Amino acid sequence: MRVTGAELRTIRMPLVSPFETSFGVERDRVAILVRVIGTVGGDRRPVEVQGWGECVAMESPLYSSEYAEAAAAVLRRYLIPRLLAVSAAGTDVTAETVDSLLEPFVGHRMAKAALEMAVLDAQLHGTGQSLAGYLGATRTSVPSGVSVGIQPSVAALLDVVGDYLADGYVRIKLKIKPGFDVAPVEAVRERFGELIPLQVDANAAYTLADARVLRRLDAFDLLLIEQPLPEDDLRQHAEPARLVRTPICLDESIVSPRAAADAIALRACSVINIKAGRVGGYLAARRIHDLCQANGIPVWCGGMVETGLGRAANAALAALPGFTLPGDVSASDRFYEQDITEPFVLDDGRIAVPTGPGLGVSPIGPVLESYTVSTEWIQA
Ligand code: OSB
Ligand code: MG
Repeated sequence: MRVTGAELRTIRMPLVSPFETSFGVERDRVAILVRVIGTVGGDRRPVEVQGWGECVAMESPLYSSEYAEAAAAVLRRYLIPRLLAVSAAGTDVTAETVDSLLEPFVGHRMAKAALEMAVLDAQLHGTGQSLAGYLGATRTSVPSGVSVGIQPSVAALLDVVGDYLADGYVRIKLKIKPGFDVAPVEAVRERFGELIPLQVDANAAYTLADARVLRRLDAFDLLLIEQPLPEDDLRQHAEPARLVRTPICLDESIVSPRAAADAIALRACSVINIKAGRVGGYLAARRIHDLCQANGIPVWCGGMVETGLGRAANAALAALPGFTLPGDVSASDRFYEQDITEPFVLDDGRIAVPTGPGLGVSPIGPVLESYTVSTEWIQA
């Protein structure tokens, strides 16, 4: 496509309840959305297309070094102008070339992923193909797991987990941190039994000195322990992977297909959480999926408290055959009273994969406006 302009939008959406992790408490989702405008079909029969991208960077740099304002800054100043310049020079931009076109700019994968997602959505609107079809999805719906934030007490946690199980979620992920780990897991097992698929996410809050605490979690037959150590401790993760029987899964550390290859080679994990935003986009996410499939590493689709736009794309990704564990692709109402798209709903513990062109969903104008903090246009 020829990219002729892009809209950068900052939104702020209130969460239905505070979401606490080992790195902080979130009460709103602040997100950057990108809408690219352009034409497909060449100079002879140009057809206008547009596409939406959602940046997963959070308001503050607590989960990752990237954060919303920084993502907006690099998109505005460098990334979008690069695609506009290439287009103005007469070269087609495709989703498959965005990554290499943006390669001179170091890092900023979440910002790049949002722009690539927007180009991909626009491109697929041009061809009429769904994102799921494009990625090679083999399922029409995906099993839905839920990520449960740290609660003020174990009693409160049991209530929340009970509600999610009643909703039909097929897998529970408990956020843990030092001091809120063994006791809540033990209580959930005691109340809800040995059969519910259960896993924990430490969000990098432990060190190797905590190996004994992590080992105590072996008693609870968890599916996995997600990201016990800091992001750049790839080699160090091989230690818990050796000492703890429960499979170690990496999230924060997997910032690219290369990082995934390194993690597998170093035996730093036996499961990988794939988040397209964190690894630079849906194309890189698919490459990691393929790499893991070839190496016998199960993967699942992580979440970043996405709006319906990112949720749609995650559902498509999670429908690939190597996603053999339920992901954090929950219903819209897990986080939002009103989503910016048609809401994703649970149907017998599953989320339907959109079938329309591109993402298969688009923002509902007035709802989007009601959450909008600022909008700007970037043009050649
Ligand atoms: O570590 O998986 C994580 C949310 C924000 C940042 C990091 C993480 C999470 C979640 C929620 O666990 C996943 C979701 O349901 O979107
Ligand atoms: Mg995680």
